[in-house]
Amino acid sequence: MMDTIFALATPPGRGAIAVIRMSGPDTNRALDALGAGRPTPRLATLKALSHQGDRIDQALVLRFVGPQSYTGEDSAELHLHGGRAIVEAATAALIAIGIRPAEPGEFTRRAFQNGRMDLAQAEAVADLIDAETQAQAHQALGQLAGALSATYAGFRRDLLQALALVEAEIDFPDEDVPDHLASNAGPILDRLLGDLDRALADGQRGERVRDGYRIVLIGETNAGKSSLFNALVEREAAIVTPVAGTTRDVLDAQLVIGGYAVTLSDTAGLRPTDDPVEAEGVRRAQVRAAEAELRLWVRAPGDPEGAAADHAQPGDLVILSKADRGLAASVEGFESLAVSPLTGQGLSQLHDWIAARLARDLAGSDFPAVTRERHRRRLSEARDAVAAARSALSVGPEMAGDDLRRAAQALARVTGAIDVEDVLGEVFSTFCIGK
Ligand SMILES: Nc1nc2c(ncn2[C@@H]2O[C@H](COP(=O)(O)OP(=O)(O)OP(=O)(O)O)[C@@H](O)[C@H]2O)c(=O)[nH]1
Ligand SMILES: [Mg+2]
Repeated sequence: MMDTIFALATPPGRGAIAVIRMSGPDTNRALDALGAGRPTPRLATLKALSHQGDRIDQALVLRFVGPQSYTGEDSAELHLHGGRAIVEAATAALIAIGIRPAEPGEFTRRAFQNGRMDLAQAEAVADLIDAETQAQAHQALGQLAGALSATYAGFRRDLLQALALVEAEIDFPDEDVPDHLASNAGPILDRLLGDLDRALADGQRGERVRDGYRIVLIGETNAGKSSLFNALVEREAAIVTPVAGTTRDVLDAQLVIGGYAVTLSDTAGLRPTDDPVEAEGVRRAQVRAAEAELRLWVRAPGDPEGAAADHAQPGDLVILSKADRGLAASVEGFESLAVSPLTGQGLSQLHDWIAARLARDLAGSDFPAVTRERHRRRLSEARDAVAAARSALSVGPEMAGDDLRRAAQALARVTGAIDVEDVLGEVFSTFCIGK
């Protein structure tokens, strides 16, 4: 038997309203004990709440009858006046009644366990609450509505269809069923492999929207990287001095550009050095530069192309910095923009340029299949298993069957549906064996 749980669903502290939410089989008993009775389900009803003669509050009570509720259980919300004393009194009363405080995520966990949503949708709830940009919120809403789950269900359908063909070959080898396994299941698996590869390649988009697009400033020492960093984050976050080699550590800042989350990193100037501290800074700068989606290669007038040339990638932007002092040489094959953090020249153009890049890389009409590392891992597991099955087709159906089951399981783990027995139904619905 499940416990009945409760939690404050609004931020703690003083506020106009505080909502306490509860869920579980004792919900109705708790409402009785608080003097709320049994309000009509889904109808906000004003009730005088009290416990053992002590008044608690005049509150709006909302009652939900399982399974028609968020968690799938009987549940209720108490919309209290948002004062600490009232919330404390209500909390104490609920504990006295025998209702226990919920663990983090426990309401959504119950919703998953009761089949109200799958794992990917449960993750979307967390993402929606954490969303700080419109793009993050839209992505989470799509995932909550089941867009990601539908994508995985599609992959799984193809997989089960191929598995059914393979199983038929294993179970009924003497029947006049396919010697043409490769020609049957082969094309299905080829198409699926293509889809999985595309989904994996596209994973960048979903993860970048959720976790932030990574932009790193690189260049020679004294090029003006930290000055540009401060200008973009609009505060004196990094130390700026005329001394070459001022920045050592990587400095990260979160910002929102064009509605997208961005992680901007300032780094040590790239130069050979005997100083072990600076050398470590240079190493870290190189690692970050390699991981980022975009590098801003900052060049002051007179700077050689130097080490940054080894780390810049096609599509990166060259910043001709300190433009108030004249222009650095542009670099063949790269777009460039004249900027002066000192005078503010070029900053709004830079902002627009980055916004356009983000829109190009992150916007897309198709819903991404990967919004987290967890999805990427499972998806590439499935991809490898399908590839193995594809090559096993001509060798032995048993091996291919094992690979396909492994792939189905990896996909199922994303949405939390790990039952692959439904393949049996598929076997008998696609073949007319035993007729
Ligand atoms: N005139 C002018 N000077 C600038 C401009 N931007 C930066 N500087 C100066 O250039 C010097 C170096 O700037 P930083 O931003 O510290 O350069 P950096 O690339 O971070 O240098 P390291 O951290 O040593 O690699 C400082 O004295 C800045 O004041 C600019 O737009 N115009
Ligand atoms: Mg610096």
